[in-house]
Amino acid sequence: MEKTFVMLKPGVLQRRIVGEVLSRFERKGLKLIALKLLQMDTAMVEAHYAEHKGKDFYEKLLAYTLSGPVVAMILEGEDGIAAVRRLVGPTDTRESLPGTIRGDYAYRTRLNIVHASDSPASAAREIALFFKPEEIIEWEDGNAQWY
Ligand code: 3AN
Repeated sequence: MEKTFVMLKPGVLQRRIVGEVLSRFERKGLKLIALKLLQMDTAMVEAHYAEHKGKDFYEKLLAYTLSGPVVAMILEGEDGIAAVRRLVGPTDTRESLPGTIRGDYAYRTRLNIVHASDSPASAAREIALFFKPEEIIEWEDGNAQWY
C-alpha cells in the first residue's frame, strides 16, 4: 500500500465542487486516511512549491494558492501515487483528457484545481508538511480480505 498527498486548490471551494472532486477518488476505490480544510500561510505555500521558485508562474501560483482555503488529504492504495496521478491527469490542461479530473474540471494549467504527489519522496515530504502523525487514521478496509 502506498500513501499519496492530494490538495484541492482554492478554486474547488469557490466552485462548490469539493464533494464532487473528492468522490472521484473515493469511487475509484482509494482509501481516505486523512482530511482537512485549511488556510495555508506564505511560508507553508513556499515550502510546498519550493521546486518552482524562480519559474515564471511561481508568483501567481503562490498568490492563487493563498487566495482561500484548500482541502488537504492523504489517500492510500496499491501503487497509490501513480493511480492518483492517472485520475488527476497531466499538469498541462491542454493534454488532460475528459474523464480525468483536470480534463473534466480545469481549462487553465495555472488553475488546474488539484495537486497530487508525483513521487514517493514528494508524497513523504508533503504528508509531513500538512499532517501530524496523529491526524492519519489507518482504518480497516473490509474489502481487503478479497484483494
Ligand atoms: P503538478 O501539480 O501536476 O505536479 P507541477 O508541480 O509541475 O505540476 O506544478 C505545480 C503547479 O504549478 C501546477 N498545479 C500548476 O498550477 C502550476 N503550473 C505548472 N506548470 C505551469 C505552467 N506552465 N503555467 C502555469 N502554471 C503552471
